[in-house]
Amino acid sequence: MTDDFLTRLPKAELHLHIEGTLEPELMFALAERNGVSLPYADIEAARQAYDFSDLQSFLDLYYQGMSVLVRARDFEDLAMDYFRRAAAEGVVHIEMHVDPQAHLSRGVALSEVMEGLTAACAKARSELDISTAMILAFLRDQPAADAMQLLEDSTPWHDHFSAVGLDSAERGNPPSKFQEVFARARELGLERVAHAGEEGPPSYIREALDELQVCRIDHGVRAIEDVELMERLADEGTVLTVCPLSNVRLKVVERLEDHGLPTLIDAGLVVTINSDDPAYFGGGMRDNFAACQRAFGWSNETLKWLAGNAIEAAFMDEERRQALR
Ligand code: ES4
Ligand code: ZN
Repeated sequence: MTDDFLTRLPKAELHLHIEGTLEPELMFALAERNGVSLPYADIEAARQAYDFSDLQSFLDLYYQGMSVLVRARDFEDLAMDYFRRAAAEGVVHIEMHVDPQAHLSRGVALSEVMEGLTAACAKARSELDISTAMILAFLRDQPAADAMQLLEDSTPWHDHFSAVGLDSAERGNPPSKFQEVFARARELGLERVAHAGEEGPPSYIREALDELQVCRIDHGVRAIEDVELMERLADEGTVLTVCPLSNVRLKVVERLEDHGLPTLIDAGLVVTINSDDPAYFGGGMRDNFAACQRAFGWSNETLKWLAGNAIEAAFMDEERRQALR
């Protein structure tokens, strides 16, 4: 383990898709274990295919890659493989989006997904001193009725989820489509987050706030196009979970130097740095912090503030928060 400032900085990750942590090495190992065929000749060819033009071009490979996840043990191995890498980078808390619909549609039962992931989360706490939380994510490019069905069918697992979330293809799938689902989640005592303003317009961020009553916006970078919205987000202290390397790889911005992060910070928003889908976007938490440090010339004080924002906004009990402060 390298012993530099960024590695030692205790980092909490609030925006991570656990299926997006599947490195090609494990993908090939699980393909072999489960007799699944992959469209790549080898590990190197998989990495070379990760050249995206937008969110959809990534999602196509993301859903393809997860076809190797079949049994509970596969999900446990997936998460443990990532947790070990994260621990080595100084990550102390991980909140992961889980996409059950992407597994149910392939005939993989929710119990396989959840047994595997909950086993890994227990080990993360006991073996790696990493605390975790899970976010039940709905695929926004699927019907709202399917999301509602999943919310009800996942009742036995609700205690394991801190929040519901909204991911997959944003454009043309506004937050308002899921108003009833999120209202039901609220009734059930679940917190709410949603991807908004990654590829979608600033109006999607407003909708997520007003119609879904979210406590955090995942991405939210297009808020920079709407000064009034930025003021509102700053006033209300709404947390943005920004994913710098993801935004570059999915061409939300051309270069990290062009990213709106400094503008958001100057406007008084509570921003956090996250990895999104580290196996696909070329780096984990430490790499995301390091890339920003390079691109924006941030001081250690700014980096500490960003890491602290995530600890304060995390779904964790106050005892744990105090221990990580
Ligand atoms: C995602 Cl980067 C991103 N955006 C929306 N949905 C997703 N699912 C996995 N990664
Ligand atoms: Zn995401």
